[in-house]
Amino acid sequence: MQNKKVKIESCRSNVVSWPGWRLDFSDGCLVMGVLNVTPDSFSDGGEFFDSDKAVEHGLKMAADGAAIIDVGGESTRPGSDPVSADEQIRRVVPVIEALCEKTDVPVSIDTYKFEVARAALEAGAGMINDITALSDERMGELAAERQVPIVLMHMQGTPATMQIEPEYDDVVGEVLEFLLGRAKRAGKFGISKDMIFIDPGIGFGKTSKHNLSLLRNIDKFVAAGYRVLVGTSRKRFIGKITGKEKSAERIFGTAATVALCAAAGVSVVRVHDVAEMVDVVKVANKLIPDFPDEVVQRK
Ligand code: HH2
Repeated sequence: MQNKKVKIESCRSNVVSWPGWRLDFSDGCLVMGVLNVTPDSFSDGGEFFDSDKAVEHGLKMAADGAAIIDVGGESTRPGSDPVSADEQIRRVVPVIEALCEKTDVPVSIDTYKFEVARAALEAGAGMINDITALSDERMGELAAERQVPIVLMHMQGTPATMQIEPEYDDVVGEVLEFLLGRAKRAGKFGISKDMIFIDPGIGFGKTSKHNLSLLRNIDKFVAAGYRVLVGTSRKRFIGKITGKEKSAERIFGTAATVALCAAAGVSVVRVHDVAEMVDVVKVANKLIPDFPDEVVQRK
């Protein structure tokens, strides 16, 4: 395997700033901490359903070095059912308000529902994580109007059905093409390229083989010119490889994916175990030759 240094497009300035916040990528990859205010998330379901516990955990993640805290009020694990916008708002808004009062770390809202995103931004959130990549175009208008970054994630199907025999002819090509199309659509709403994160959606309508292909080729997503966010944390394919049934036992498996993503030039990793993964990215970032002007891309 030959290593080839490739210049990444100049849209990738080291600092992304928007009203109220900034993310500094000068040292490389950053960590986004997961905060699920849900009774049923696949890994931390029920742990932070209580608002006070959620806020406490969010603040701990900030203290542990999270650059972003991603708050969600609906589990999208395989087989999950949708949660109404009203209920999501009831779950996340008090947590977002408290976090924004107590920390400077930007809070992202993990939702594909426009009403939830709007309420979260009003409560102080500064970023949108849309796992359906603008399936509701009002999300694009909202992100553009409020000048906040947006994550556009790929998913085949819906959480209720996505793991029933997902199929692709060329998973890497198809997922990348979809994301570039959605990023272009976001651009048409007036969202600047720097504010768009693309995410291959590990585990969302993908078999383990698909997930591994996407991760092996994550450099192709990085080279596409948008910032890349990846969420592998504690996911099932890691348990399958390591034989770890319990999601909390998948931390070292997660660490392998996080280190390799950072080395490939991924901008943000979305994780549950913030303290551990902050150490992983700190070391991985130091091992990237000549980062950030160049990343090593496998040919
Ligand atoms: N994964 C999950 C949820 N949101 N968002 C992005 N952008 N990328 C991801 O990979 C991603 C995501 C699933 O993980 P989790 O939030 O821990 O579980 P649940 O959906 O059960 O709450």
